[in-house]
Amino acid sequence: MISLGLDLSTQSLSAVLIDSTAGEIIHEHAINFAESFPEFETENGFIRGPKQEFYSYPQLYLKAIDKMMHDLQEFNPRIESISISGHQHASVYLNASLPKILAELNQSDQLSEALTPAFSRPIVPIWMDNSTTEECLEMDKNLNGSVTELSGSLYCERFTAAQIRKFYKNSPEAYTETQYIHLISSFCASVFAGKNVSIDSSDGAGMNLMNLATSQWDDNLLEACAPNLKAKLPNIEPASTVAAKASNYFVEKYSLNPNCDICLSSGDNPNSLIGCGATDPGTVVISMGTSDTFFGAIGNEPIDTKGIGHIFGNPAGGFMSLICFRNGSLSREAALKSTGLNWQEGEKLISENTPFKESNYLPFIVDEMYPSCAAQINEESLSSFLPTKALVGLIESQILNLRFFAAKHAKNINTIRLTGGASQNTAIAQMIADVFQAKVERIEISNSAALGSAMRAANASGQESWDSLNKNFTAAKSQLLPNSSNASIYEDKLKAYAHLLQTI
Ligand code: XUL
Repeated sequence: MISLGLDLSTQSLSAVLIDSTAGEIIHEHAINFAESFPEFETENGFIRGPKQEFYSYPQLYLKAIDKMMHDLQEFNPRIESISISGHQHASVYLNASLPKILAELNQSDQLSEALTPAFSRPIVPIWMDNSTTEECLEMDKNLNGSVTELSGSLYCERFTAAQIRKFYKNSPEAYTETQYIHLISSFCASVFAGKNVSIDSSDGAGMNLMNLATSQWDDNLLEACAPNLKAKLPNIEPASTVAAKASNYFVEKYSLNPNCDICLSSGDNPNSLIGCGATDPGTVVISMGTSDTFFGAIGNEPIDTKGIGHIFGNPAGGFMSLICFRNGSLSREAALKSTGLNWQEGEKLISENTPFKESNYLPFIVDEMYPSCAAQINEESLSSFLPTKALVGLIESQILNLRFFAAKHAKNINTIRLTGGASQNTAIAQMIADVFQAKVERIEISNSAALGSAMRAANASGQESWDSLNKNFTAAKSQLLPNSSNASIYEDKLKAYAHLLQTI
């Protein structure tokens, strides 16, 4: 089966085309928003508003979809299933004209122009937005129940509920006119299907509106957010649902296979879980980028995270947990800079000094969420440390911090799949294996969310098993085993680090 996975991220729309029968990635393509659509004047795909507001434009996303399907024309007649990944939490607001406009699209249209009359809000607030603290506090007060127990996350500024409430408060008329509130993922799937389609339960969990126990909208959460909300939200269905055949618009205009299944779409994190081959509990992913992210499958019962991180749905069934740490490579790069070394020399310093012989410290150069605290170090303090303390001490402290918080989400970690820039550093990868006492597998997947979407499309439409998809597309490129002689050293260091956290 030939399946297309699309990932609409903050900065770009990427495509991964797979042939699941041959076990091959056939084609990859990406469209960068700022480069391809300078007329929107975005900064890497987003706009900064006043007071920590961040948003983008639905028209920009539609232009990117038209361009992508134009660019993929030579492949389109062979594509049998499509699924999309969207950056999580972002919401799209539409009026009653949407179904008619979607149904009547024809090949002389451009999506962005044809859908313009359907938007009841010209912008899409995105996950970077941090402007809704007031709305979070209000919902907390309004709610009859515990938001973490019901939805799997504390009320979060960037989550959809807070954004919807802000829109309702600031633009009550436009809110009343709004007939449909979609996530990016369900909006894009609706465009491909030519009709309104459901939100999938894995992305729905990132809204502070879905009840994890039922995977359906929760009346108390809806009530705490905004009036008449249920009528504006699509249904919720499992990620494995085939929603429709491709809309005629894509068939006529871009020669897309008329039998192509449009599968429900999901968020970038649930899709990455699939694309990293981590669908089963026991295997977790650590993605080391600007910020570090820990995520993994947690089985069928949502766990009580006590407000640490988030619980989303696992598109392969059950749930996944996710914790995002603000201090990733920001701190690592500052530490390296303070030593005057390059990364090759830094890697040698790390491997020769693991475990770090001195006490660990709080390694945060910017404000951190886990633990919740202000920055604890700066370039000046790093420069006052010896190179070993600045670089090895900082990275080891970061990994202990990861293990401390990860333990609240995952009890028995036997395999860690490592991705992101810093994962290429073997000394850091070995340190992670030693601190966690788990096998570290490095995977070289350039876009795990787009690959995960393609795999989901093959699973939903072609009933391809996760086992065979994982074998073909997510196999590890290399692995590192933990040095068991370091196990007790790191148990002691973890206890000391836990004491240090109590001093905050
Ligand atoms: C997760 C989150 C981001 C976005 C964009 O809660 O806000 O990971 O999904 O990638």
